[in-house]
Amino acid sequence: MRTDTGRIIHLADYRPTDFVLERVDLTFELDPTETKVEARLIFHRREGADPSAPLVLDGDDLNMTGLMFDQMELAAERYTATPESLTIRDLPETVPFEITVTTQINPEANTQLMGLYRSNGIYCTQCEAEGFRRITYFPDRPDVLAVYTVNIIADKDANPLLLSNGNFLGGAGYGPGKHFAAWFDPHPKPSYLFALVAGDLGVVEDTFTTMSGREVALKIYVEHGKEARAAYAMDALKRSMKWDEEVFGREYDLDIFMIVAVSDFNMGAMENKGLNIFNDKYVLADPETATDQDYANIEAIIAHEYFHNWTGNRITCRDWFQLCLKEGLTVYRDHEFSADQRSRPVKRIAEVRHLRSEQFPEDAGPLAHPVRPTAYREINNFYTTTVYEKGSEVTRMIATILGRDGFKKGMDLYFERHDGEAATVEDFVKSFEDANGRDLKQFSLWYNQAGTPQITVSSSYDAAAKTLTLSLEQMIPATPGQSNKDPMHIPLRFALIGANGGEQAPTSVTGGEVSGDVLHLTERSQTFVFSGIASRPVVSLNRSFSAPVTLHFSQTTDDLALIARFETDLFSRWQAITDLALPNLTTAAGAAAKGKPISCDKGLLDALLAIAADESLEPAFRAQALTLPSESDIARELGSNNDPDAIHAGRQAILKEIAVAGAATFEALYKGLVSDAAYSPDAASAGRRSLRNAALGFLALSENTPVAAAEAFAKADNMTDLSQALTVLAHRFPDAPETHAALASFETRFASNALVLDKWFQIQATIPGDGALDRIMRLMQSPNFTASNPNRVRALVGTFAFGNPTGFNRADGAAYRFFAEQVLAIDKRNPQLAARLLTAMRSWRLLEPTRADHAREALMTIERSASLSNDVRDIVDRTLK
Ligand code: 0A1
Ligand code: ZN
Repeated sequence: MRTDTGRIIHLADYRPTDFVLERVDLTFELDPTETKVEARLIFHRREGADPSAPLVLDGDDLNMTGLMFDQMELAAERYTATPESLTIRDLPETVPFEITVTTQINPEANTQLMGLYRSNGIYCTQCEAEGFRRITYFPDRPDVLAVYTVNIIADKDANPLLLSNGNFLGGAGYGPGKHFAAWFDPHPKPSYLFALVAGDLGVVEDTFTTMSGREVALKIYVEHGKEARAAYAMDALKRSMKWDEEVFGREYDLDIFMIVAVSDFNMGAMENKGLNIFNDKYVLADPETATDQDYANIEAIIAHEYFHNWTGNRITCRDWFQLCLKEGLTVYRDHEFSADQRSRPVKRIAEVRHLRSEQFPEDAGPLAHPVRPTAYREINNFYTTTVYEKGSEVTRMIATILGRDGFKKGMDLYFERHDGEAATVEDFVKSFEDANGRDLKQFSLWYNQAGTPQITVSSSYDAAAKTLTLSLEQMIPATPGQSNKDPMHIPLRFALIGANGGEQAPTSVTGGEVSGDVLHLTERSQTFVFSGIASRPVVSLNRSFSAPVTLHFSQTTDDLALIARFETDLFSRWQAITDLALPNLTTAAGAAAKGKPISCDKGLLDALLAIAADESLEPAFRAQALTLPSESDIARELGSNNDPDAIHAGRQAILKEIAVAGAATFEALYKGLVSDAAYSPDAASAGRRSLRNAALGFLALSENTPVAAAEAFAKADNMTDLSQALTVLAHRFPDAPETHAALASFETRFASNALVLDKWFQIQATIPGDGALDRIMRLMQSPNFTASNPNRVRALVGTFAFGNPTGFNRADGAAYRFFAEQVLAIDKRNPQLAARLLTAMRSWRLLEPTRADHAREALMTIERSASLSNDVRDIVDRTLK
């Protein structure tokens, strides 16, 4: 385990390496516990570099078993090897030289899942960000690009499959019982994109003909017997390849593209060149075992990893501070892909919900950091929603500011200029500036200033002058290390809606730049005056969520209801419903805390029921509208001194009132949306299921019996309906015999399917209330709980901490203490996983004082632990600061 050194890496310290790596030849002799790795590395000193500088290679927990210099033994005084580095001195000033270093590693013992490890008997690698240094000594940084040849030797019976990046060169027998394979990747790449897989897997094969007519072999490797469940992933891959050609003009560049699904993986997936490795959760799907959400995730993640081939692999990052350069951009690309494949507004609503529930709290708490951070202690902790999702929103704003064509010109220039390079955020922004002749200096603050901008808005209409005045003021909250912020360039899409729903176009605007439907807020405070407005309009601001900001705009219930009814931008309609609901839900929380009566606002009730029954709206949108802001949304809105029990009770009371008032509507929806057709994961069918299941949730509330949900569970012919029915049963009627029976039958039926059992754990982990902790502890003792599998740990412990506000925030602090113990235990095996789980406590300061004290105590228990990983040390220190 990499323990804490306290060392902080700073962007400002970036220097190129002293040596240029020309070639890499790797030979692996695979063995479960004693794998031998030979790395032949050819270097030359960089022109202008210090002629006496030694070569310093990174290592992590390495055991060196041999070292040669230009094929000869190297005198002991010329090198120093530790598990963490290899330093070689007295190297040639100009001529290239060759280092051959041999290491021995133990894949079986690698529980961190970084470097070379074994998952269910399959050898696989994870090298981003700094895993390659756990395989061999290497300049393990993203700006060192080289061409790799890889030879793999292994037992033939156990490992018929030997894979690495690039194109297959050849293979043959290799002594008794062994064989070897050689791979060559012609594209220079950094070490974090290296991959190796060996083992015995089944395969699904297809081909794709690129836009220039080349045929690419497509292979998805999965455990034997699971091949049929990879069909949707293959379909998503082909659609992704086509879309990237059509929309971004990007063609695939090797003869083969491979995906391997493994069951033990720290993240979602990894874009290794030509050999993506996936958490099997994002590959395997069939109607019986996968939900609509699983299908959508698979589509998005297959696309994301594939799109990295250009945004990440062909153009990579100069250093890890530039992570958003590949991640923010690639998330933007996968969002656009899904929007094109599915319903754009519904996709946008889901994205914004996710951003608000995950990224906004990060940006408002102790772990806040800019989209491009300037310092880190552990890079693994910067694979955050800020880098990914806010990074995507920043890219989206560039597209909003420059327009579709301007954005495309900028992207084309970026690809043209930087293909084959390790680039920076500045390179990226400059491509857009140069391609469009537009200065984006102020806009670039989005990369450097953390915190969600808060925009206070007011409007007034002058009937005599026929003008609308819109005043905006931006405030960017202080975040760790950044107290004073400069005003940002915030592009806000808007519409001025008339009383009958039509849009009003101004004859002129003063006060700042307005181009088309985009208002550019660039000053700290700015007043725009719109002329030629015939009657008082309702302002719909931040349409489609054009900027990742929070608006403070006190619009009347009538104005919001008008937006909810007439906006042509469906996102804004949904936003108006949310804006109607939130004050109701915060008031309800306050009333619940004081034991006062709770009631749902009539305007909200009417708007919701109208949308629920509006056949002209797509079902998926109606389901989104009926899904009121979550308990954590309400907590965020309340800001501080939060009591999760009161929030839960208030929200439940409002839901119940809606359920009772709309009982007839929900019953009609539930009955009317049954389908006899065979299951199809397409967006329209999924939308109908989501509306029907939303209706089922309301019916369970109004009827207050488990009958409807138990019947739905019995009749379900797909995993979406089955798991939704089980969720309603478990969450609303946790003690009912129907619920116990359903949980037991689900467990028995899917006992051999780990991904489905994860759902069983998740559903139970989110049952609200004080009893949750005991339930979690009991479930951890169940024979199905495998602590070594990250998906399982996330499903139970992670879901409890992130997704069960009342259970996790028990007033007596018992769940925090339990959680701290878990984090410490997990840290011993898998620091990355432990650190990620621990971020669930980032908003502890917003809790009411008793809970906050308990949370601090639990965090301090972790902090006091003597042997923390660098990962957990970094998170706990920042969370407590
Ligand atoms: N680059 C991958 C995500 C990833 C990051 C780190 C990992 O290990 C520490 C693994 C995967 C992506 O964006 O998909
Ligand atoms: Zn990515």
